[in-house]
Amino acid sequence: MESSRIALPIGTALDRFIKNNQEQFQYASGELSQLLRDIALASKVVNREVNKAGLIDIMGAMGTQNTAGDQQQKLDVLANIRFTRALTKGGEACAVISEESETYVDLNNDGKYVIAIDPLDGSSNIDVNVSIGTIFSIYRRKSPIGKSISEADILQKGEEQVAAGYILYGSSTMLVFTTGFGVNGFTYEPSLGEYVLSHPHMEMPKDGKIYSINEGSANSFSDPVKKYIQYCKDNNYTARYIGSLVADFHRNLLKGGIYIYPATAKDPKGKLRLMYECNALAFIAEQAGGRGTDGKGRILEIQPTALHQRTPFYVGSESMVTKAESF
Ligand code: P6P
Repeated sequence: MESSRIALPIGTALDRFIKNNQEQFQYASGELSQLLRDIALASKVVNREVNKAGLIDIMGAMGTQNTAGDQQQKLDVLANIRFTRALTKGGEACAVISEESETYVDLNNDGKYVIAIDPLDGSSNIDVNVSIGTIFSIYRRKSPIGKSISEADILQKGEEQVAAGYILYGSSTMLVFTTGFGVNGFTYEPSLGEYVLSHPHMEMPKDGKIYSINEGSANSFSDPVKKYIQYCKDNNYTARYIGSLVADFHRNLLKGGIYIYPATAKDPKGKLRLMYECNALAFIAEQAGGRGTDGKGRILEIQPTALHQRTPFYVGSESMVTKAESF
């Protein structure tokens, strides 16, 4: 459904963008847009902590406390607290599935949405000042409002997502999300404390020459994966692997490319998590004209059976993922 929305100019603030596109937000009674605002707000707090991370170490080394004076927490724990607190206060979410919590967190029986989130993926990269990210999926609950949460609310297929996005804490901090009507990118302007539209209607190039995979595990790759990697080399593709999923995905979204985390000896089902990593990025990839598969079928069609289940992940430019599957 192409809504009769006007193309908003670069620089439009996130709030204005959400208001102008209200009709895109399914069940447009304002909760979903409020949910996105809650997530954006929490990301601004996490962004501030991430940017201070190195500094806190230095301050710690100098014997000074960080501003809050509290014991420096691992940033992914801190990020999980921030996002869960924002979602709790916002009141729109009935449950949160988080990489940081073994079971789902029951928030508010009157909430209409379930959030799956990786609060800070790749946080080990902070110590070496490499970009990291937050990944989130938003589902509508299946059970009646006011009732307690059921498994049907929690284990939904990726194609049930009503929105998904990521925040990339990089040389600049960006929020990229979709509500099922294309993908839009917003850049954080710290002096304003605002996300502003910088990448309207993002489209992933249909083809590309960048492949992202950890070739350190190559000995345990399946033959088809080995053959595809060889195909990339024979065609002089560029290898780019940052080791931070959101950063690798974002580059491929802008320039074209494929990211692969296949089954390996160490991770026979793949390393990445279906619920709060692969579903969100596969939804964004498809909305931007790319593809996301587990090597055989669409990620979004996988019926989850466990909160933290892993899956092999092939995501990126349409013809590159199709080519990889053909091996
Ligand atoms: P490996 C980070 O731990 C992460 O979850 C992703 O961000 C990243 O792409 C991948 O794992 C890196 O894993 O096994 O290549 O170090």
